[in-house]
Amino acid sequence: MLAMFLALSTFAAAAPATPAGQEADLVIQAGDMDNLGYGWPQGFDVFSGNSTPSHSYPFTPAAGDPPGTDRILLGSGYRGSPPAGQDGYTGHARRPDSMPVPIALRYGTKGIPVKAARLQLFVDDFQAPLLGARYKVTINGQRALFLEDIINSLRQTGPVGKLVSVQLPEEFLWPVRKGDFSLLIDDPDTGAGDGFAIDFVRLLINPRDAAHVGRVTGRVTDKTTGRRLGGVQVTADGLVSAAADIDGSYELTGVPAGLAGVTAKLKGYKPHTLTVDLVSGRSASLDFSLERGGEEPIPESPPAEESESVAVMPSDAPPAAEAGAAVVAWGRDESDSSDVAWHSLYPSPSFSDDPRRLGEPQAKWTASYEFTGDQLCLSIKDLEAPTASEHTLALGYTVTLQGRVFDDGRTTRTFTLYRFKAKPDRSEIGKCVPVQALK
Ligand SMILES: [Ca+2]
Ligand SMILES: [Ca+2]
Repeated sequence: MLAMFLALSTFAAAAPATPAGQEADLVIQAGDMDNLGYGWPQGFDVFSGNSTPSHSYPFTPAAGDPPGTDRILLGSGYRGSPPAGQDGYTGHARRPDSMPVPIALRYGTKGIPVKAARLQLFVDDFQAPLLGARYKVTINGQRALFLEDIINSLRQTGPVGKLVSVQLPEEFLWPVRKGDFSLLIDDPDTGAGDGFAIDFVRLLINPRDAAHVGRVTGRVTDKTTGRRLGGVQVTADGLVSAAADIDGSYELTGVPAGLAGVTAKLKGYKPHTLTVDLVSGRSASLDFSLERGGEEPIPESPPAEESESVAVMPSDAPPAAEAGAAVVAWGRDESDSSDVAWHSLYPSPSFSDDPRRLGEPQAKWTASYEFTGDQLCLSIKDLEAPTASEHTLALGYTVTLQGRVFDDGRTTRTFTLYRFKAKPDRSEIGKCVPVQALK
């Protein structure tokens, strides 16, 4: 099982192959380190924090590239009319392959006590500020706001790629300890036309000091008065910390290269986080202006849109059987091969959709799935098609398993559960299929 995610032997020639023992007690990786298949320019160091030169597109995954890596992805909220235009990737995105899915790392911790963990991901062509995307990042179903700040600040027009390297906050260490870590980056809401890609994801357990570090300096002032603020605590990536001098200037050394969040905190002011883009051996400048006020409230996760009748997984402990399965519910108009609805069901096992806003043909239903032992059961409930239509609609699911296979040995299968013309003659349809653990 572990071998599936350890791609250490497939580094392209120019990438450094640091032995795991020098970087951390344990290094787990999903996806090969190959710049989406383009390879690395001579002398390019993946961990330096530098962007790659721009590369061509489109590209497609090679056999064995795990789900969610080395392919063009597009937020599940995309419905074909992006509010702020679209990028080149969007024109090449094809469902279902472009649907964001969780990237899963499953491993044995070999009895190593997990004290800290660093997450590294190599990301490509994220352009949220330009194209109006708003990415949500979840780790085992739990919102990871520290990563959202970084992902939503990226301007990777080119397209270019870059390493994001962050220390995991304590509240995200439980999946690391469990050996069942799952990362999902998606824009489910805005419909933005911002295609993106992920080359690889690495998890470093009990990391050593980063080999590639830089320096961050700057000044902290009061936003209203412009007065320089001394005593402000400035922390990079939850790791390196310093207090600002009496004149408001601060210096952080030994900050890991790549993209990191830097937070400035002072009693009586709202904490403020900015993203720094740091190249190994260099300095970056980052000034803060703080606003008076109390603690900034942490935004709550949006209320679930799911059907009330189906239990939603608790966010802090999804059953192992569910983690890592990517389930996408879809509706398709077979008369003209157009999409009626797409919705990723991970990390929640259900959703209700009413795609009437998309115009004819109309249908609404609740989709859900459940693992019961070695069965995966898919269902459609409360199906209605309020307006008779001459079109033929098909509703179904595309499921990608990780760590398990279907009875035919495949990890991805598409199921059409129901097909109807004009009016459905059933409102509930279910199907169970056997799944088995990979040996
Ligand atoms: Ca993009
Ligand atoms: Ca790759």
